[in-house]
Amino acid sequence: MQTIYLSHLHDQAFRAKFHQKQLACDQLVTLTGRTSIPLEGPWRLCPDQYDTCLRAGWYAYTGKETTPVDCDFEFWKEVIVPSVWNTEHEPWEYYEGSMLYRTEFASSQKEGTRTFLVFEGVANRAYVFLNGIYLGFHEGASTPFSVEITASLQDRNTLLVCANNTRSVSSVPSENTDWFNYGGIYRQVHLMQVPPSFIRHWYVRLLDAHTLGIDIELSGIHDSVQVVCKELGLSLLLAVHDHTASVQVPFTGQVWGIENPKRYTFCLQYGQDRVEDTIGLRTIACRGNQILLNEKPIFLRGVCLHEDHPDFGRYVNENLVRRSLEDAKLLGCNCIRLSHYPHHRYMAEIADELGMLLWEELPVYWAIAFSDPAVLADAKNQLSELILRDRNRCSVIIWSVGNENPDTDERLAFMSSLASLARSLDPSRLVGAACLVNEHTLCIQDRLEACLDVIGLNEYYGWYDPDMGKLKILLEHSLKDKPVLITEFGAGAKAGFHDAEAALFSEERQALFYKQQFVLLLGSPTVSGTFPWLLYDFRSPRRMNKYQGGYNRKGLIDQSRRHKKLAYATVQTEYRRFKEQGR
Ligand code: GCB
Repeated sequence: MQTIYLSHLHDQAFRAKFHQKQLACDQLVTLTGRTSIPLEGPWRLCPDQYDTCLRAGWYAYTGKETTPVDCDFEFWKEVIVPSVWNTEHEPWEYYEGSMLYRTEFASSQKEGTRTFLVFEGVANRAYVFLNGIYLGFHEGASTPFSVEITASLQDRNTLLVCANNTRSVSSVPSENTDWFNYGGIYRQVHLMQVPPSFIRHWYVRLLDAHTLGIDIELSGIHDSVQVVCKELGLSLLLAVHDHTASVQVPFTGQVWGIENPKRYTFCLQYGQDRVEDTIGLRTIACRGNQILLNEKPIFLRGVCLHEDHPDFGRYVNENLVRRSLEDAKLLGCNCIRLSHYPHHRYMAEIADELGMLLWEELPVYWAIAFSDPAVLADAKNQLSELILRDRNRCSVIIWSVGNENPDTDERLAFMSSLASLARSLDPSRLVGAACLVNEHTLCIQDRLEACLDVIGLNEYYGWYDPDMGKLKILLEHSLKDKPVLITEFGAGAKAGFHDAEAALFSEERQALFYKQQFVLLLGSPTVSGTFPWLLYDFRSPRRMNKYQGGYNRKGLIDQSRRHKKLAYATVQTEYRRFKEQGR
């Protein structure tokens, strides 16, 4: 009876039933430093445009009973997970809506152990069911979430996830973005088994050049936790109070840096639970308009990056991440802006290993429903999940709370509360955002500046606004007592299109744009870092002229990642010259 009733409920009512149970940052467990069981491989998929699974309760059928007449799990298409559905089956390329994912797995649970399901990324939201039981809902495409399944785990299990990528005005990001709206379980899913008492999170960083701070969050009954770092000669037994343990100790080791990405292995033991993490230690701070890495000024030779590949969409594996980092290193970069949402955790892990700095960002992009408290709660949750995931990764130096958002009181309140949250969760990093320009006075002018440590500026003089002369004036007007980073500047070029007259969208035009921009930017005392927009071309449904064909062509390398455009060498030469000057 309930089946029929639910299928006739109007939209909000049936969704409200599921949205009550949110999987959020307070339930998250840290995955790094542990072994887990990956639930990857072939799953069964079925588009569910009208959400019949949620309305009519298909999730309740686990295979032991006869399925409803309109549903047949065996007929669903087999697809390898993780992946985005758009690249896996041509008819699904532009599909937006709900996709059902189903898999079965066996599991033996040792007496007393606790088991969690950990999802590293489901776009854009997920409804999770195990053995017919509803576990919860997660909002946000790019951050991890987890749920304890100890009580519902059986020897043979059926996991059903409804992944929904409908764009919505009350989501973060909102309906309109300059990137493709891929959908699906596109990052790994894990089963994580831990002893009854376990280490939930740990946070290891330098408080200043000479002091190491460690904070640990625990779930369990033991009254002490051990921390060992052999190389630093540390072996500490910390008392647990109120499920936490903290210590500050003198630090006399080697700091992590770009040239020498030194890392230390930390082992934590709490009862039978043990985690091991390799962590770099460094400081990051600002002095006037300088950024200081380990107390020395550093100019950020950056580049921006989207997670997008013609064959895999937003799915990345370790090789793809290494390749992006290598292309950026070869370009001469010491920093990457991971725009405009949290990228895969591999990025920060491998950047730690290779010595690359990162700007990490929340998808508070363009216009968001800033006055909606539920949207703020969602943005705060995504920020907390990101910080919990990456705060032990020394490569990450900046949390960015947004990009080019219209200046309203609601936006200021929204974004300043995100900036405060970032600081309270992680005082060891800088907070930034791409700010606004007063086009009349030609000056960076944004009320948000007061809440930030670093000011981002996206500028396209010489492209959208053909008058590059304005940039010179703007830089002269915008000398601040905080670092100003040019977080975007760029021009489109179709790989292989050459024109001696440097026509729009030719490689020559793009190369010329960078030559002229760098003369102004690298010569200006206002600027503490530059981030060309961007390393690779990426898909964007907004870009539909004859050169673009659905791609934003501002990459220095084309979308296949094989063709380096002329501008790649231009930026490389400028960065090399700049580095030789000791900046
Ligand atoms: C911007 C946006 C970025 C766009 C870029 C462009 O200012 O921040 O997301 O892709 O411009 O190419 O226009």
